[in-house]
Amino acid sequence: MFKDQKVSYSGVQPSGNLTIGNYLGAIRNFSEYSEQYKTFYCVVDQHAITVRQVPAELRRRTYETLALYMACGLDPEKNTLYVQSMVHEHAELAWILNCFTMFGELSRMTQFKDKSAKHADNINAGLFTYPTLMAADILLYQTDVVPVGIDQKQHVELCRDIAERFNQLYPGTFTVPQPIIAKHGMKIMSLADPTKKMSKSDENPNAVVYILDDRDSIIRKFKRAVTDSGSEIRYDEEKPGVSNLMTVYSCFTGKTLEEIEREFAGCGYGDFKLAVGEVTADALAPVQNRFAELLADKAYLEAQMKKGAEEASWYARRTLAKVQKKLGFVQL
Ligand code: AQP
Repeated sequence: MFKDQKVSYSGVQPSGNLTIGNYLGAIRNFSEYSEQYKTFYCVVDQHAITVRQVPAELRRRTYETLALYMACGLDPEKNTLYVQSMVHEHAELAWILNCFTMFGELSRMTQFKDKSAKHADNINAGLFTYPTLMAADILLYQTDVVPVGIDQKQHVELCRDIAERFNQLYPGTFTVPQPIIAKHGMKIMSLADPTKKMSKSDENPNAVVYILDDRDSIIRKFKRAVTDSGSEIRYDEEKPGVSNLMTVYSCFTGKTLEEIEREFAGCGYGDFKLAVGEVTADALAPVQNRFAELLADKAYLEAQMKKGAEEASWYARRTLAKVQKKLGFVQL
């Protein structure tokens, strides 16, 4: 066993421009583990092709996502940052895990149901088996914790079931991982329809605040955000619009919902929306500045991609060889 430390693993698809949902629900929380865990953070480009991508855009966003990881505070000297398709063991283990995953389990995944409804003309097998590739991503590194937004919790739970099933047949193969859901920012909702998750692939750009949006766009989008009837700034599940804005404000300021209610007592939605836009723009400005510097140096990004892939492969090879041996594949 190669582990002398606990392991944290997570990934983001380069399937669109990254949103404040991706930032607050996932990336911002990754660096919490950098000091005490061995950490692997992946740009999961193989997952992205379950939905049709324009090749030049996929390539560009792969660089951008890696640069954003670093701009959000992930130091490549302390974290293994890499691109999924550069480590072939992910796809190989995914095939093996497909043989230990039940059709019924995959059919129950809500993301599969949502994405097949959204892409009815392209319900491909990869969309269906997406969770087994995700299980391979996680299990290859003998992961202990997976920091994700709540929408991915079901997939991590399936990964646990697959690992436990495999371990029952072949004891001691995989560490069984735990999903870690950030208390705040677990699900940021669309600004156009606050009953729907904010998603990078949303066709309505006003529904989504991107990490790289400029200050004016951020403020304009929040000003236009759909809110509920009434005018009080109060967290209430029956009022998903204002509650979503309060979650965003709380994530960026660290204030509790009660503190926010007190701060905006007597104010209307207009004042509050402006304040949410301003704190978001302020918080994202340093990330955007660092991102611009990193993106200007393509050679540096490529060197980091190569280093990350080499590091990740070292670990991935060991787990895959162990699995192959347990299954009875001949190893020369
Ligand atoms: N709205 C959100 N609120 C909180 N967390 C979120 N995440 C995504 N949206 C929100 C978290 O971001 C991480 C990376 O997500 P992903 O790229 O693997 O795919 P996703 O969950 O399908 O994200 P999107 O933005 O909705 O992408 P598309 O539109 O391509 O499907 C995950 O940890 C996720 O929980």
